[in-house]
Amino acid sequence: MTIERNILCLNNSTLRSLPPAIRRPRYDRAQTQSRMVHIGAGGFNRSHLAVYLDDLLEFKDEPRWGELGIGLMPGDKQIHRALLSQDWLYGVLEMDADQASYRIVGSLTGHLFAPESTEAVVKGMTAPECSIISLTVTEGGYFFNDASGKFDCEDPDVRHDLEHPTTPRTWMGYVAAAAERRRLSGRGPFTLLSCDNLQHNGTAARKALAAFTAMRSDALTQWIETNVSFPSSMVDRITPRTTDEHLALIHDRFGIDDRSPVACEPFRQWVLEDRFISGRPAWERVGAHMTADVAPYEKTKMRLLNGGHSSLGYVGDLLGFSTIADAASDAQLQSLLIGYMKEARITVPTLPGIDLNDYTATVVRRFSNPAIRDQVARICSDGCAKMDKFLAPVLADLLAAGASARFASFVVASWLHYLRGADEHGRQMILSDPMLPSLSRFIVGGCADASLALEARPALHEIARAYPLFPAQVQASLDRLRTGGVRQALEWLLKQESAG
Ligand code: CS2
Repeated sequence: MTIERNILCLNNSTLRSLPPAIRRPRYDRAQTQSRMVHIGAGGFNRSHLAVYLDDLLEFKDEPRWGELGIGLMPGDKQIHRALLSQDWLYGVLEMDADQASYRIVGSLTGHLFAPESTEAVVKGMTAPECSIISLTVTEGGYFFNDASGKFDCEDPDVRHDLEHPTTPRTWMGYVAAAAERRRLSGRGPFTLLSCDNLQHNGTAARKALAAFTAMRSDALTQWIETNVSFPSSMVDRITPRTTDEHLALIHDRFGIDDRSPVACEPFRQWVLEDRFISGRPAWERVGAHMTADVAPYEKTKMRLLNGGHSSLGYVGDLLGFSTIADAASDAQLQSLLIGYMKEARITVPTLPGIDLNDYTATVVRRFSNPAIRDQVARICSDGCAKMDKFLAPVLADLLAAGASARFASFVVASWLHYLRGADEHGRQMILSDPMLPSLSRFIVGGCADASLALEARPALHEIARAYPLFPAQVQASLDRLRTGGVRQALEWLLKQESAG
């Protein structure tokens, strides 16, 4: 016998009919205002910032802070269409080893696909109710040249935006257009809040925007200096790419046809610098931590969690694992992760309320969450930026302190070995990294001579020049990986560790 089940589409009209166990907005969505405009409303923004807003909207005494989401990238068109068909509602599927919960988030007031709605985006950013523009544009989205560390004014998109100010492509083009209108109309200040995984992300956003506007207008640059604040923030929630399996699970288990859900772990953390020139939501009421200095939190998260991810990712891909949970549950790989974090933790500050033993144990548990099925390929993407942002600072501090950097060097070597593009079973791996061309000499040379890669990556090169032990260790690990494979190389590394 087949049981007929009523599958509901997700939109305003079906909200009331959803099964009672599914949490949904109990506030009046019509009252929510676009007080924030978020550039890059992909999976992570919708599993993190938008959820904090959704929680806060449940407090009747709070102002109606909602988010107008913006998609800049071609792939965002699909998200836009799906959200449009759902009255900007979507579900968050929180998954743990033994349970999955699903809730509907209502904090989006709209979503725009920027390439087709330029004017509407700028209008949203200049609207009287908008006081915060926030960003998730990835670590590489700030246009700093990795060789000089300076803003890359020669980037084709940057050049395009300078030459065509009314049809921008980059977040800076949009923000500059909005700031210019605010300046001319006397519409007042706003906050630019970066939610990307890079240290001092507020400063990075300020520098990128200032370098961009300096090429456009002094008056605008000065206006931004006094009218825009740039708090830094540390964001954390593992959010794999949404897959068909997630859609099917929501359909089968919860009876909902959600066309744009996000899947994530139950854990979430947000630490923000309290520098909002034009007001902010009371996020501390829903678990965010407001502080005067976010830097130590960023450092801890990027070095242990993000660096830890990289430690598993490259070896995981080489061994043919497709999820981080499977990689983290392999005894040898888990020892690598633990060994890496043990090494890296001496470079992170002690913070009140954060016990590093707990923190690292939680990282192992979070990575091992079998329900999450976070893609190894996601973790391996953008390797050049991740080496610069996550591994290089750890290596520099360890070597400067004369401490062992064996594990961190091994992670760099595993990334280099991965660049050959085939795993240990001969399967081709897809390398996704816009900065890959910088490594062409190393790759064309057969991925054997580590110095060719280290020389090509400024942050690593600097460390190699200052500490000759580093390139020697990377080369030794790479040789092991090449001759004996990942398993034997790991055995060698872990044996060295136990020998002290
Ligand atoms: C990951 C992050 O991309 C990566 O390498 O480490 O996306 C990580 O999942 C998030 O920062 C978790 O907050």
